[in-house]
Amino acid sequence: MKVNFTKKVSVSVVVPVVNAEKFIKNNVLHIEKYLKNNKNIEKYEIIVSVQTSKDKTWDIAKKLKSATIKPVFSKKKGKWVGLKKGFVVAKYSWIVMLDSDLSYPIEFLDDALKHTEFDIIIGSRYVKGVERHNIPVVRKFFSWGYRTLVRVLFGLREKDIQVGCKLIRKEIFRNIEITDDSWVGDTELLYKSKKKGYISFEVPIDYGYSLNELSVSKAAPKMFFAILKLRLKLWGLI
Ligand SMILES: Nc1nc2c(ncn2[C@@H]2O[C@H](COP(=O)(O)OP(=O)(O)O)[C@@H](O)[C@H]2O)c(=O)[nH]1
Ligand SMILES: [Mg+2]
Repeated sequence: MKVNFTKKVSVSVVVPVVNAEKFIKNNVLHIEKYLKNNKNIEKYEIIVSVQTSKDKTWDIAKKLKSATIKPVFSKKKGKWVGLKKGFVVAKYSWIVMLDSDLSYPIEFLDDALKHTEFDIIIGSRYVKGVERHNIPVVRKFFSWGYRTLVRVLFGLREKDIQVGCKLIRKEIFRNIEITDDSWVGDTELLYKSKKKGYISFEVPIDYGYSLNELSVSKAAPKMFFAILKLRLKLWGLI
């Protein structure tokens, strides 16, 4: 008789949030429903990590508090401030980082959980199997440029570094420190964990390009300087 030994895991989903009163409740409840129904997930918690909001995000998050939904708050700005705050609270051995607007689907776990022999499983927009629609040429060129820059500066081979859905073995954060507070933290995570011998793997996600995304002309110079700064910092030059 063939027995199927699917390895069940427990996950702490960390959702960084700022100014999201319009969708935070729906999105957190969507995430919870998914986790509840996923047979490969044993236990779960959702840590909603809110930064000082100009709107009612924190009030809404507080009301969502339950045995499995844990709102935490920080004053300091930055996506990685929120993520790091969540990692400290997280109690399970796998962490899922997930953007609160669900621009990347929690359903990436369907595939990601099949690969827990790896240490970081990235829901990737740029591997075979991804269906993407209507992505402007300028945007494609920009993404390619960024990937090439990170490859040259940090030796990282991953195709999607910045994506906001990753499954990460929590023990990694006992062995490396993320110094960045904004969004370069993703590059720092992949770079430092690779140096410690951890291995990443990319699974394709369903990804629809959204017009709400940052304009390339605004983002490009910022990203360029931020990534150079991280490189200099990790060389110990600044
Ligand atoms: N806690 C916290 N979350 C943030 C902050 N800035 C962005 N986020 C969250 O980080 C995620 C990604 O933000 P987004 O604006 O979509 O950035 P992008 O997709 O990288 O351009 C979303 O879930 C935001 O709500 C912040 O300063 N603090
Ligand atoms: Mg986004």
